[in-house]
Amino acid sequence: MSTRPAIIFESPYPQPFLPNTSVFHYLFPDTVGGSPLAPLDPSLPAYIDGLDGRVLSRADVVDGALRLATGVRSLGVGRGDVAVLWGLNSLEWAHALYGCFAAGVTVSPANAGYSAGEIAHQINNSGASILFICPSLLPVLEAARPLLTRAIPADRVVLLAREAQAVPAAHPTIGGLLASEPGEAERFDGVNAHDTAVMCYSSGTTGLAKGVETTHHNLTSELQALNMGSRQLVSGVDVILGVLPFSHIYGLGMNFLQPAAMGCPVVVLPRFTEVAALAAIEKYRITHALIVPPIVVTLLNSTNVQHYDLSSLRTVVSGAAPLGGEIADAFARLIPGVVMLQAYGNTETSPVVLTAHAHEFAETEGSVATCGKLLPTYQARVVADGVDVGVGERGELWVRGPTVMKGYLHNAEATENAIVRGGWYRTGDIVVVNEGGWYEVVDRVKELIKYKGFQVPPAELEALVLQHPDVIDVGVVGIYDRAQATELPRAYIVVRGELDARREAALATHVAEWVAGRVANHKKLRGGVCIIDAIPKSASGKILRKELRVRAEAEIKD
Ligand code: 4UU
Repeated sequence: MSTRPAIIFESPYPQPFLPNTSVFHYLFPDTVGGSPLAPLDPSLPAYIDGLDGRVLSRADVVDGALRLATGVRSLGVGRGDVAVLWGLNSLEWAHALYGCFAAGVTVSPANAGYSAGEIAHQINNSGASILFICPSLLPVLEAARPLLTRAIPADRVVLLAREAQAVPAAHPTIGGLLASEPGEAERFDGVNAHDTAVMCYSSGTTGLAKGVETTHHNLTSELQALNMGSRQLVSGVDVILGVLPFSHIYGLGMNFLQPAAMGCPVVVLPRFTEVAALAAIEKYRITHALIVPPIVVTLLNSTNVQHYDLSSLRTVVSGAAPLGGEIADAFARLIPGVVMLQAYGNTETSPVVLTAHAHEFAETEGSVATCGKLLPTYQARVVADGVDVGVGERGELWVRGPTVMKGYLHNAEATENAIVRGGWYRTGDIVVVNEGGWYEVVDRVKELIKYKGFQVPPAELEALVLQHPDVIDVGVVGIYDRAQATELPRAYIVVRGELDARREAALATHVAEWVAGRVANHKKLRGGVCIIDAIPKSASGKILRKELRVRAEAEIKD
């Protein structure tokens, strides 16, 4: 045991007041007391459909939530139950989330691209008793039914359907439930503020996707910290591009909740497409865009950028995966007047850990390689081989504060590995902090792969590939694709039987296609399948991913 003392870094910003109230009451202080936020004009637009222009005002959001609280309760679901919310970004999605919050139901948002196996895992693991779903996903749900440990009856499969949409009559719709009489919103005061509000799925440092228990207190602390320390939004000024998936904590926190706290409209798009995003920026005079590195690269290479008036844009933030400084700098030059920032977060930290004010980024002398400073409420340590290191030295980032998750649902062992003694969450990322308190994320030591900001847990792909009849052993790692600014998952496999060049090529293609048919789009083995003699393992049988990564790097160079 080291006797070296911990070296604790503090956030440079003032500490915010941390309320004990529900996310709903925090965001909409006009409804009940307990929020430090000032009530805002109820007629302010909250969410705008970027495709058809429909608008939900703050009053619509609150009224809808109270009506849905009644509707949800009428289905026999209430406080403490879990709802899986499964669909692309939409106004109906927004209604469903706030309706669940008002009814005291924990929301577990799921990626709209999930396969039958992936959604079944989340429904089973979260213990969901109600599902909100885009009608277009019903066939995938049908395929998932045999995998469900507990059936969800048709009257608890609520369709995220627009009023005019024709849908199967067996299911209730959001529109139908919105016709209920308004009810009371559940309160989460005092110790109840530590009840779980949201449960996104994350593999964390290792293993399969786990339910991250994010409490009301975690989220209100996060929103207070953002408001206080950095990345402030201004009501009446800022308009937010809502293109990140709300089902991922980055989209949920920054595209969905923070703008609601600050009274800024979100222009909701179901997914990123170049032209729709650029047209929305022009039409709605969007000021603030949060994106991921592959979108930065797409826009940099786009011939469309100059055809749109993007002069309203003030800030563009890239996060969820590393972005090379030179790409970030080139992007900053692409749109005059835009400040380009990077920010860093985790599902387990609700999410932002590192970010800074736009004007502070001038301190970095024009380079945006850095992710910013510690958000208020956090303390941090930088730990190398079990020993705390100081300024200028590389080590794993450990953080603690009121935004660190309660834990992984039903998984004490994974929680204890992630949050160690003293309440420190081990991020699995290697950072260097400089004298000015700026952090650069320089490496990732956890096994997680990120494809365009989405999580790809290698353990999950390995378990799947092992089910293939020709595969004896497998190890999955990420390889970096510069052109797209993202990692691509690559599988190394050991196969049964004799191999010649023809069988090798055919099997590699076959396994990649076999996997593609069973996983969400972002988990496809885009980095290829390579056949090798043996997967490198430690004495205890753990896959030596570092060796596979070194091998992959050498192969890519060849
Ligand atoms: C290098 O990706 C996220 C959350 C991202 C986020 C949220 C709010 C970014 C900015 C923001 O304002 O969560 P997860 O759980 O899907 O993935 C977490 C992992 C990190 O451990 C790290 O490896 O994603 C990687 N990551 C980054 N890496 C996240 N942001 C960055 C970054 N640079 N800026």
